[in-house]
Amino acid sequence: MTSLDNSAQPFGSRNLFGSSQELLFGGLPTFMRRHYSRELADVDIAVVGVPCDLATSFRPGARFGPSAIRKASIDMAWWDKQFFWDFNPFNRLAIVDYGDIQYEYGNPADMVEKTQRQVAEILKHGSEVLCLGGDHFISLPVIRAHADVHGPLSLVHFDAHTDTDSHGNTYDHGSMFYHAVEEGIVDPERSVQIGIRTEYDKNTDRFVVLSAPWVHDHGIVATIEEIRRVVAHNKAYLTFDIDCLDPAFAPGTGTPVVGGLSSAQALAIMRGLTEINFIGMDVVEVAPAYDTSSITAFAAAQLTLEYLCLKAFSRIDIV
Ligand SMILES: [Mn+2]
Repeated sequence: MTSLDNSAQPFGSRNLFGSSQELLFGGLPTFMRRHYSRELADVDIAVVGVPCDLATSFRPGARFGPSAIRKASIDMAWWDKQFFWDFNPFNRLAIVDYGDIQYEYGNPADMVEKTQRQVAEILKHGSEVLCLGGDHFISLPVIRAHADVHGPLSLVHFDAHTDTDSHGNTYDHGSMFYHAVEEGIVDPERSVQIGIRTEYDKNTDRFVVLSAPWVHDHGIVATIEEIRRVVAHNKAYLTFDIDCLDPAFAPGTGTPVVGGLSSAQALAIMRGLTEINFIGMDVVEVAPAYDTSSITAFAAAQLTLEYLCLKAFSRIDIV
C-alpha cells in the first residue's frame, strides 16, 4: 500500500492528485497532505489559513485553528474513497495547501488588507479558496474578495450566532455580516443561517434563519430543502462557524452555546447541498486550547472534506 512515490508528498512531489500514503503520525502536517505551494497553475482549490483572533469577544485562541485543522486532517488524507460519496475528491480536484496569510499581528487593519488582497490574487489565477480561520471576522475580507469577482453572494451560514448586530458600528467577530450586508457584498434575502440559538432581532434581520430548535424539530430533509429554496441557483459562499455544533461535539471554540447541531446532523445537511453553486468556503472559530481529544478540529476537518466532495461531485476522476 505504501508507495515511496507518495512519501513527502507535501514537499517532494508536484503531483497534485491522489491520496497520501505517508505515515499518519510522521511528516509535516499540510492540509490533507496536499502539496504545499503558492504555484497556482492548474490548481482548482487553494487552502489558506488565516491565523487571526484579534476580533474575538470572549475566549481567544482561534489563531491556532489553521494548524489544528491541518493536523487533524492528516487522519483523513489516506482515504481512497470518501464514505457516503464513494469517490476520492483528490482524484478530481487539484488542491494545494497555500499556507497562511502573513500580516502584522499588532495591526488588525493589516490583516484585513493582506487577507483580502491575497485571496483576490488567488481568485485572479482562476483558483478557488478554502479558508481555515481564525475567528469569524476573517470571513469579511475573504467575502469582499469573492464579491469583487462574483457580485453579491448568497451566504450559507452555519453558526450559533447570526453575527448581524452592528455592535455600535464596531468590527468584530459578531458584526461582520451586518457590514457585509451594508457593503452590498451579501444578499441577505437569498442567504440562510443555520443552527442559530442566540438572540437576534427578527424585525431587522433580513437573513432567513433556521434556528437550532427549528432544525431539531423539522429534521435534515426539511433543512436541506429550505436552504435550496432560499439560495436556489445563486452563487453561494459557505461559512461554517464550528460553534454551530453543540459544545458536546465542538468544545474547542471561543463562544460555545449549548443546544446546537450534532456532527452527524451537520454532515447530513452538507451532503444534501450538491445543487448549491458554492464558490468558496471557510471554517472558523476552532480554538484548540479548549478542545478535548481534538474532536473540534476533527469535526472542522471533516466538514472541509464534505465541502471538497460537494465541489468534486460533478467532476470525473482525472487519475
Ligand atoms: Mn458563532
